[in-house]
Amino acid sequence: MAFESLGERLSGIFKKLRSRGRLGEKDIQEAMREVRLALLEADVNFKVVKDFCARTAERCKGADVLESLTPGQMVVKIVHEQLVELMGGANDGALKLAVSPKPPTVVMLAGLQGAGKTTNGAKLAGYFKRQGKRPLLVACDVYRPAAIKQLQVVGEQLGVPVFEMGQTDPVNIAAEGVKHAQKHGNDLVFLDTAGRLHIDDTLMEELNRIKKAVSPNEILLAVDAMTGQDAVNAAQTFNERLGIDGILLTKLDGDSRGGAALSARAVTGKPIKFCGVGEKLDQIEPFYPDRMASRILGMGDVLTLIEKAEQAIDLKKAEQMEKNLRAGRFTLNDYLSQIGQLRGMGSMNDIMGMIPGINKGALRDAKFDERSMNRTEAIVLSMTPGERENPAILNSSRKRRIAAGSGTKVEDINRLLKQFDMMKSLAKQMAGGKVPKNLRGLLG
Ligand SMILES: Nc1nc2c(ncn2[C@@H]2O[C@H](COP(=O)(O)OP(=O)(O)OP(=O)(O)O)[C@@H](O)[C@H]2O)c(=O)[nH]1
Ligand SMILES: [Mg+2]
Repeated sequence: MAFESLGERLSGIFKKLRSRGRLGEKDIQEAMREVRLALLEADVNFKVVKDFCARTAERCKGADVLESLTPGQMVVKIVHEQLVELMGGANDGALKLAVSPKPPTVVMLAGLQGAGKTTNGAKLAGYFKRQGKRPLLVACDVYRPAAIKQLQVVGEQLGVPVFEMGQTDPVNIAAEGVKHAQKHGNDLVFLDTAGRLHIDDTLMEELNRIKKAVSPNEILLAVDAMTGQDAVNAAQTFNERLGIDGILLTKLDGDSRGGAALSARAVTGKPIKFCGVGEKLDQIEPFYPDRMASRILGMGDVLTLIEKAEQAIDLKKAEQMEKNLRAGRFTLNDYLSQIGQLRGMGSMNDIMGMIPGINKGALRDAKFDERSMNRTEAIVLSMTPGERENPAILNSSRKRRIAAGSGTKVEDINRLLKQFDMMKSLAKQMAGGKVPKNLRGLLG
């Protein structure tokens, strides 16, 4: 798959960061230098890399580290956001094709020779046929008899009709193809155009004449993810001389370095709408920048963890708790809300399992025993508010009542109170000093 080595490089950089408690400006600078090298090595356009790193470093400096994340995780989060941005932003993904108010909608495919216009145009036709559309493929590549035949073969495999007029004028074929669609109830037309090894005036003129003749609703540029910077330059030229509406990224399943894919959107400013992910005719997908960024970072698990942490942790509450901790005013109520927040993140063992470098086998011996967490929660919930604020008032009759209420034993309550005392004195020691950023230390 494309992006594999880039993903590996980035993971390596972040792994180093994640193991550090605090991040200074120097750490970030060094990480950004490595990210820059990794991107350049992945063949991302140098100007795109420069902008990317500048923006990311800026965001890192200005960012407040979320309560529940280590600074390293925070950097991963920011790089992820920036990658999503680079590829079109979260809402840019899975864009629909423009739809003509008066059918048919006309989509013109353009691109260099071998970029994947014919196959992916057909794949798209098949994709929309499965969604209930009635597509028509139009053979405007007349320079090789084999090109028409190729379109007919894939059309037949997909059960999509193909309009052709042999090796005649492609502009006329396009216009007639659209008329044919109108007459036959085809609501979606894909124009398969000719490619050239290099961009030349003849090709551009022809494409522009087709454009003028049929006013396509979408001009999609097929960009071969395997071809690196050449593809980026070509995309830029196509955009300048023809005007494109979106990018159809092909051959993403190949083991390319992926840089072109990352640059194409940034350089043209046009969104990637679909991607081809294999030779088979159903191997086309809508393009989602956020999913792609996660895949590039190869850290789906870490990102899921970050997401969960963000959802579950009420920042204000966390701040209040930190204040209480510093003042040595940490109560059983705080303890309870800590447990609640952790619970919101899902099973503790699941969460630990997501942190890289933690051996799942060893988790069974870990202190994060879900059952004891449940017990603790039940005990605290069985206390009155007054008892939670001031556990010193817990005499043996109160303890018996709480044990009965929580289905535990008085020993369990004593153990909990002892743990809580230890934590409180720890908190006092830390008061004025640094409080652990993550919740782990508080669980004892
Ligand atoms: N692995 C893989 N191969 C692809 C993909 N898309 C296209 N191909 C292959 O790339 C080659 C070229 O694809 P075409 O669709 O013929 O390209 P084209 O742009 O129409 O080429 P010309 O008409 O010659 O300009 C074919 O062998 C396709 O099977 C893809 O997403 N993955
Ligand atoms: Mg072709």
